[in-house]
Amino acid sequence: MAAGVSAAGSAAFAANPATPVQTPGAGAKPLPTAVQWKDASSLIVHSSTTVELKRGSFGSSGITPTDRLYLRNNLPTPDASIMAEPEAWEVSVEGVRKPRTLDVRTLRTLGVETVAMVMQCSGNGRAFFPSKPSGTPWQVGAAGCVLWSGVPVRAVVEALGGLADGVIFMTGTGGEKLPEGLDPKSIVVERSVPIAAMGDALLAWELNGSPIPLAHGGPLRLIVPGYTGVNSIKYIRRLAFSTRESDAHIMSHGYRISPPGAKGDPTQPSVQEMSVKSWITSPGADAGQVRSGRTQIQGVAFGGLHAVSKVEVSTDGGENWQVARLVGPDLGKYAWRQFALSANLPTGTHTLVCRATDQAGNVQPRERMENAGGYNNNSWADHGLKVVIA
Ligand SMILES: Nc1nc2c(c(=O)[nH]1)N[C@H]1C(S)=C(S)[C@@H](COP(=O)(O)O)O[C@H]1N2
Ligand SMILES: [Mo]
Repeated sequence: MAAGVSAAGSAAFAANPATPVQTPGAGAKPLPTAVQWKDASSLIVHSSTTVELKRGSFGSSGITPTDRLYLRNNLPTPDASIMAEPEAWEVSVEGVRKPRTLDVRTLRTLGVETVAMVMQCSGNGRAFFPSKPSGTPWQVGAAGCVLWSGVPVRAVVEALGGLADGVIFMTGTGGEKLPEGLDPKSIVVERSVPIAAMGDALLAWELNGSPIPLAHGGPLRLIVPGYTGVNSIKYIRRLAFSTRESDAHIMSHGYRISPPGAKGDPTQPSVQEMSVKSWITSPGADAGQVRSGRTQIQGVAFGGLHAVSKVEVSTDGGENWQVARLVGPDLGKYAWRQFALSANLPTGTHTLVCRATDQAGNVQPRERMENAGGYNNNSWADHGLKVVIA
């Protein structure tokens, strides 16, 4: 009856030995000040600016509650005083015919839309790289599916006379106060995405039905659906349409897909669109006990820019697959789908894996794409869950 559980280990995947994961609860750190209000029991605190959701705490209802959403800040969280007057927060919009600074109060008059979207850190799954890249060793929990409300960026652009000629990038700049004496370009959080990403982007003031908390980018955040988290700029103070990519270090050298052993540089691909991915969240995550017999194997699946069309589940490490049922409402192509497969797990060891396919026909790969930074891990083998039922 009792069970010992770990992420699928090297025995199950000789070709893809997963890095052993930390035992949840062991040496638990307290929640950082900016997120004291979060549900500590469902989170793993890595540092004062990095907190992830435990694998068994994603729930079944499709939307990640704000008090369980992961936290990742590259710089210290800004002072809470920036939340004193959220309606007065200003963003300057450049690279349009009539560039202007707009406050939240004014943005609210230009349009409103809600998008359900997977927010995922580029390094989610880094813990499973045997090369142990530097950076937070995220397992699966640097991700959540949440609702953002705000004004569509295209409505703002329209109100300001349209795009300037020749622009091909949309660049967001974070509003953190930068320490004096350092080159701002070396630390500012500023990211460029192709102009096509503007189509569904928002300047958002609301997360899951409440004002965006400071920790998640309030009073105003740029939301870029389908792209990894780093491209959704918190406390946005400048939105610029430009002919060139930002030359901030976080863009030019950070978040690049570099060959193992190499440093990031502007010639390498940037971490931007997310790829098709899924992982199992139950049963047996976080050393939970699993009983033998009938169970519901559950998880989440998403396709980045494309909706999920199918999720397959295997209980024998990928030898045999069965199609899972998609559970709950379809919240659009940028949201994840929960899935479930009814299965009978007898006493013994089971390696549970899942594999998603998106509507463009992309299939989640068995292998991770090796890279120095440990980015974009969507390997189904790495995300397996070994369940031992005694
Ligand atoms: N201004 C600003 N925006 C930012 C960051 C930051 O440090 N500053 N971190 C980025 C990264 S790397 C990620 S993964 C997401 C995390 O969003 P969350 O903490 O709301 O989950 O925000 C992104 N936007
Ligand atoms: Mo991130």
